[in-house]
Amino acid sequence: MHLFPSLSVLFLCVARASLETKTCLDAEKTCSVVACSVPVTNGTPGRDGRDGPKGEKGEPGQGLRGLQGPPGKMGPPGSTGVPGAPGLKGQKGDRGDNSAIEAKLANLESELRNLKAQLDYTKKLQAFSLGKKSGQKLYLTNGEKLPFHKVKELCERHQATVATPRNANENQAIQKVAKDTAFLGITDEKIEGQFTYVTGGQLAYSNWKKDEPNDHGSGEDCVVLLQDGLWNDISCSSSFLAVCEFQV
Ligand code: FUC
Ligand code: CA
Ligand code: CA
Repeated sequence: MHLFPSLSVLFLCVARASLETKTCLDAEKTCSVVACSVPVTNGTPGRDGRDGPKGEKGEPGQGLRGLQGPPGKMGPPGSTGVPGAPGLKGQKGDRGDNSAIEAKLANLESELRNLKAQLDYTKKLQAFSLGKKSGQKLYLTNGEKLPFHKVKELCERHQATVATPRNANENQAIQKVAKDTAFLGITDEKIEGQFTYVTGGQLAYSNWKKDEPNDHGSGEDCVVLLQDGLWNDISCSSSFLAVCEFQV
């Protein structure tokens, strides 16, 4: 590095030396090798010395700062915040797939129609077999002889009431069914001497035997249909044929 500038200065000095001695003195100030009128022989420059000791640490700089370091570690989690306000109501969902249920429903409806038709047919068949005519009530007996309140219970268990004639025609229909003396759905249990239908209401029709009702003995508050179709008041605790009346 130092070699070429030194040579160029040396060449310049040698070129001018023979012309002017005085300038050599000036040149001596800048040249390491000077060829002047007084000959000087210098040796070649020595090698660079070793590096000196490390200097003391300098004061912190005042000017530019270093670059920002990386972010620090994550801190501990904060406490739970207060709940937010409820969101808006969502839109109504779609109806979903009801095809399986609809198919089942269609089957059930079909089956119900079949059952109704069968029931209708069975009712007609039974009415025909019992000789029942249109608009007539259906009177049935199971042949049992029971005290009045047992007869009432039996008929109620069969969604029926105790046979109750409201006219001569009905009285005759019960007479045909009853092959023995049968209870009717009529009593004077509430008010002695005042006979009413057990289903409610004053008598609209009666067919008393002569001298009846007589409330004989310790009292008679129930009514029976005799074989001749006439009525007699009798003790409710006595047992007679159970005939029930069905609305069909
Ligand atoms: C008549 C009837 C009574 C009873 C008695 C044996 O006096 O009025 O109800 O049947 O006979
Ligand atoms: Ca009575
Ligand atoms: Ca009597």
